[in-house]
Amino acid sequence: MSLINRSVVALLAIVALVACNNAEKQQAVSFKDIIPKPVLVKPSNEFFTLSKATGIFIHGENDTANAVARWFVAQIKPATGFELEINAMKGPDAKEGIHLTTSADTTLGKEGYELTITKEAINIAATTAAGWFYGLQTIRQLLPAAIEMNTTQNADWQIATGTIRDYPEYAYRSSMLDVARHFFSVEDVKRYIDLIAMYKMNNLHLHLSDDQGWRIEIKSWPELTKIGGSTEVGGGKGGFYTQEQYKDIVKYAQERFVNIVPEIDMPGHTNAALASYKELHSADSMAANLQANTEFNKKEDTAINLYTGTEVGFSSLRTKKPITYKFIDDVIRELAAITPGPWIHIGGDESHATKKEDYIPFMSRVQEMVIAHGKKVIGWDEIAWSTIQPNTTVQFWADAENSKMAVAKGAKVIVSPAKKAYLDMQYDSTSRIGLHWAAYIEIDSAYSWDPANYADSIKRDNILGIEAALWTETVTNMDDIEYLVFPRLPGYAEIGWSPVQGRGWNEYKVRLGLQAPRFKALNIDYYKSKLVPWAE
Ligand code: TNX
Repeated sequence: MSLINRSVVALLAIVALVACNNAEKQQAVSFKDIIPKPVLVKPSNEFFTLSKATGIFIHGENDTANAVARWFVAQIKPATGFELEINAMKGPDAKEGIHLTTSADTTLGKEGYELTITKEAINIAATTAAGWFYGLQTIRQLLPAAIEMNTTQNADWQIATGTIRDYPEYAYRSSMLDVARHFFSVEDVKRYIDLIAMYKMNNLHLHLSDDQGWRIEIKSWPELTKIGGSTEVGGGKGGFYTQEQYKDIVKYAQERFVNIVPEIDMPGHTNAALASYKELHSADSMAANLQANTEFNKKEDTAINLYTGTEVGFSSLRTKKPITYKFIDDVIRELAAITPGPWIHIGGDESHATKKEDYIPFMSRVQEMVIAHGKKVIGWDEIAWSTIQPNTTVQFWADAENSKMAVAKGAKVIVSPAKKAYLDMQYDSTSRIGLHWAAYIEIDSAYSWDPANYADSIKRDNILGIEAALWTETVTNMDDIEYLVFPRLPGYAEIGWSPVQGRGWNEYKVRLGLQAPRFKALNIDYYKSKLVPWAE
């Protein structure tokens, strides 16, 4: 080969290599692995590169936009090492960087956003701060998985270009964490909030009381936490949140557009409260009723012991004792005062030790008490037997007939069927923790259902949203939480957010598999289901 020919070949090889590198980059940055799946995506096959010089621009005076921008800056700082600058923009003049602008497009709703990404700039248009937050959560997923590391990474921070228009199907997208069966620290709860917010869930239901533990400080009834909070399933030391800690959780959640729904379960699931205060169950009143004739309910004069087992349905508040209502009123008053969100959850499930004729007036009265303290009620599906107040929402967990009755009484429904949406159900018979009384729930089963088509007579218009519940009888630490919650949770988030027409297991499992490097970077101890093609 002549010298000239050789140089031509070498040159061609270089050109080919560069072209190939670009193609690889373009492959690496794409819209294809976003969960929940956005409503509309139009890729344009180039990329925007985030650098330390990238500015974030807030258009107009806007404190909430500023707060969202600060969250993003803090979120990406560890991996990138960049401290992005946040600037106020007065006029519309184009600047390179990330722009948060206000949209007049009301079809986006309160949580929707429109992302326009070019080589030079990213524009996130939304009607409220929640929309900017979700737009930035999407940006986070468009960045390489290394963005989730907590040490500085040497990566090209590229973001695929194009447009994304996105808004949620359901207003209520939630997970429940049972902190009563096993107690979890403030730090654990914050991590849980971060993980659900990453997938655009907007509510965290905290199951704060049960037979095994009382987990929220009530200043007028201090023994609740002193005694009732002192243990947990298996006899561990339990714990509780002071009101200051609870407020800190609420604030942390608010900054991530997650509302806290606190639950005080009653009249059943109340052993911890009864063990804390003898006057709640002693026969000091002629009106004290002994509900069903269980061994438990005969203990009106003796102290009730703390309980560390996992049976359900044996305890009950005394529905005919006046002090019961003083107690509930105090608890709800104190809880309402530290809960900025609209709801208080009053439980109502599995009250097998309460006679139905006592349960019905009790549940009706407690609803009125919640409303008197300025909050709306959520209750498990059994509360449908009682008088349903105009704004009460019923949580469908077991009985479609109850939920149907609730709908007939005008209630909206949160769909959480145990057979599909219980995060404490084992994946299969080999799962190291979890229960299986409702079903084994593999990843495909967890994903492949439609809340609006799950039970006849509960239709789209009746549904406020979906909640995936993690009961913690078998769950003792964060690793256990992550093993049961991941990888099912992103699927529940998608069911709540993305239109059913665009959803399908075969396409979803590929996107889910592509989340693996993110799970790894976030140190999430997930269950590696064989049904999913996990990316390296
Ligand atoms: C049923 S779901 C319960 C909980 C248990 C759960 C275990 C519901 C409203 N009640 O008390 O923890 O099953 O899966």
